Amino acid sequence: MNDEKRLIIVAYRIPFKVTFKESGERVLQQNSGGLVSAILSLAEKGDVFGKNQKIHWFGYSTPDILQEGETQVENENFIVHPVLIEDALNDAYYEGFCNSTIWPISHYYPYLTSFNEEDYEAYVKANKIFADQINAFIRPGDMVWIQDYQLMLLPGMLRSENPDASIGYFHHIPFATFEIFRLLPKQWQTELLKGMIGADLVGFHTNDYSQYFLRSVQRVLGYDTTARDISIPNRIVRVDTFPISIDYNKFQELYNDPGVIEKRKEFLKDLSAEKNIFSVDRLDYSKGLIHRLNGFEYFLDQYPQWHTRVVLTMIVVPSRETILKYAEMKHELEEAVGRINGKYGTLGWRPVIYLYRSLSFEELGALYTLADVALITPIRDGMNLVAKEFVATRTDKKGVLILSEMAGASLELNGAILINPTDKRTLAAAIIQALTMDEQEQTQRMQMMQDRIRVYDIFKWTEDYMDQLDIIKLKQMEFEEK
Ligand code: GDG
Repeated sequence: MNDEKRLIIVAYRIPFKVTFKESGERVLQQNSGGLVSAILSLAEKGDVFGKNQKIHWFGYSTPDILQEGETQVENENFIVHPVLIEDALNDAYYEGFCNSTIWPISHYYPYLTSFNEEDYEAYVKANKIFADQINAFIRPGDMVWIQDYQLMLLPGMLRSENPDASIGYFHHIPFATFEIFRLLPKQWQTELLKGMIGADLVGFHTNDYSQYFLRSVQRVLGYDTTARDISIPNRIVRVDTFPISIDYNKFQELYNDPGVIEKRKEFLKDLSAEKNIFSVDRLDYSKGLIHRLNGFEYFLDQYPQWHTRVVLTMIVVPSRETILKYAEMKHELEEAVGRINGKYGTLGWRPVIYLYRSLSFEELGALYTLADVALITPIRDGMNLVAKEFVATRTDKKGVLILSEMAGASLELNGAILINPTDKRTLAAAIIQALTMDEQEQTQRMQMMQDRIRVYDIFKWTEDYMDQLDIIKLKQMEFEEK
């Protein structure tokens, strides 16, 4: 029997973009996201798993990516096992419970949270579809690493069939305080928490999220907890903090990348203002887009000497448009941009340049590296990788980061100007501080932040998580032997 230890990643999304040529030939374009490359590098090193072993990845997909008779799709690195969920179920599961219930409640928006029984049932069903497929595949010795809030029930569903399996779960969004979490119906609270603690290791970006989770486990499930362990009958679950990071070197190289240099020149020709501020976010109420515009408007109002000299380039990446709140927000946003440009603009100057689309990687690199100021002001954000990416690209050690203290990243990026995004006065003051900061201070602050993320990059994050999962598994075995 082949007993080589396998790594199984489970995430809502698969690591490929699948397209078809006119000839019908299938093209698999591997995502270049941080997590995908970090997991690959781990496997390539061969220190956790056998060399030349492919990584198994279970994720949602529509059936069209499979060719006749296939149940999996593979390239040189991954074997992807598509988890097929029919459209109506997926809508209620993903757009419904995931994005209209868990997302808003976890980002402290109870009034936007839907409490729909059918959506919850769809969530249970979809997690069960994942579980059935993985339970049929898993064998002793495998390591399963489950990603994010779409799969909170899955660790428990795998544990009940595989009592000895090594199972990790990582939560990429905030975990709200008990007072917010308890707004969910009791049955959902109980099942979601029981699901999560099916894992041996439950990871969060910040210590606060870990503590809020532990508190909910204590209050709802009644288990004893310490600062990072939960004692449940016959098992210990470790809860720990792993602030996700980025592929630092990849972003460092962007500054001098020929494609990025070209784009930067092009952008700078169009952006003729003395100072450039930028922001990039997905369309989402948690990103503080309206508050950001209000703060910028207040800045323009208070500091007329900056009129015509500064431009805010605001990139909003389309997202979740079929959910009513998102469509409404887009409208509101466009109204605010129009108002500000109408009120303060001149024939030759638009204070806000607003683009509702995504950027190519090169365009993103150009924007990061040309900016004088990055204005990243979410009302709530698990981590926020844009802040880390902006910092990593600045090999010139210039540029200022204004960052919301409500983003997980604010705990590490201590060279940023930290603000409360709802406070327009503080926001305006931060903008002035950033625009007038001398180069020496910019360099000092940038250096401090780069020092942190250079050391703790995405590779370190992945390695730390996996090591910790191995350690807790060993402890588990000792515990069982006693
Ligand atoms: C969850 C949590 C947590 C954005 N616009 C474009 C573009 N991006 C890329 C950025 C960055 C990523 O998307 C967005 O970063 P987030 O941190 O918001 O990540 P999400 O996966 O959306 O969110 C979040 C994260 O998980 C990780 O745990 O930080 O708090 O909500 O990498 O570069 N990339 C390109 N064009 C764009 O227009 N090419």
